[in-house]
Amino acid sequence: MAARTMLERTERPVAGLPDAETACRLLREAADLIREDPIRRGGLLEFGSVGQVVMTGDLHGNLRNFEKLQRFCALERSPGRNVVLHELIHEDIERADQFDLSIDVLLRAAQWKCDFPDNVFILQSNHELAQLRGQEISKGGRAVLYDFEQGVGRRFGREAGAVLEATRDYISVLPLAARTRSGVFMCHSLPDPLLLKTFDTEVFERALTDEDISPGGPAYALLWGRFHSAAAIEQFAQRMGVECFVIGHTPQEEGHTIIGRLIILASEHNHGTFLPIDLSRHYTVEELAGDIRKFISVA
Ligand SMILES: [Mn+2]
Repeated sequence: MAARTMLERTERPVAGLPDAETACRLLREAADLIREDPIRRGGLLEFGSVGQVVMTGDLHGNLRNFEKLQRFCALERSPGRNVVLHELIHEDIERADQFDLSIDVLLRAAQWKCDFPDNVFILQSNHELAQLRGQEISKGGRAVLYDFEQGVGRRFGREAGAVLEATRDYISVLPLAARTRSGVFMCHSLPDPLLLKTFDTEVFERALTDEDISPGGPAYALLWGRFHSAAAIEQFAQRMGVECFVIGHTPQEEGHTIIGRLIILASEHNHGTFLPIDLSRHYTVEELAGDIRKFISVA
């Protein structure tokens, strides 16, 4: 722990990384764009029926896959392509002398949003929400909020507090979900099967309250849900008029899994995947799953 505190004060700036003032400005600009997204209705993004949307799974600070995604999307020459990101922070660290530097990916995504506001979309997730609410998560014996804050300290030294505050403001405006006109619904997770039946779907349409994002609230249940069952998903799909759900959240060693009308993607490791969806096309789950791509296929 002592070594970590010493490293925390390492000289800035690191080449290629924004300074604290730039980081705060980026986060504020991205937050303004996200709040006022023209395709946003409440907490829901609605894609039209032209072009493509690339859905991803959790990124958890994986800069390499993030950069591959940027290369695949090539937004500078693909104006009809959209991309949906979620759960960018809290990377796994293996040794005590490593830092969670997932703030880098969060800032790169904010920059991407500012550069391509009509193409880049970022959804709310439980790790981001936990960072916003200061709700510690312990994972493999680590306190991940603490480690994230240490990583921000490593990057921004004495100005880390300002960057963390701007990060929280940015997280607070993220939308909950996105859907296509052809019936593909994208979000970070779905509520546990037992909660799905009575799940208050109006949560997608309103400005979120503290109750919505706290334990027991519908947004909280949506973002933290696990143990999905094909039967519960089927019922929920009918209620929502949805053909297929695409989410992340539950770790997938092989990169993805399919549970009835639900596809779960993972984007945070070497077997990670993403899914380009043609907005003009109607898909069955099988057809959609057939288009899943692996990050290793991207140069
Ligand atoms: Mn998650």
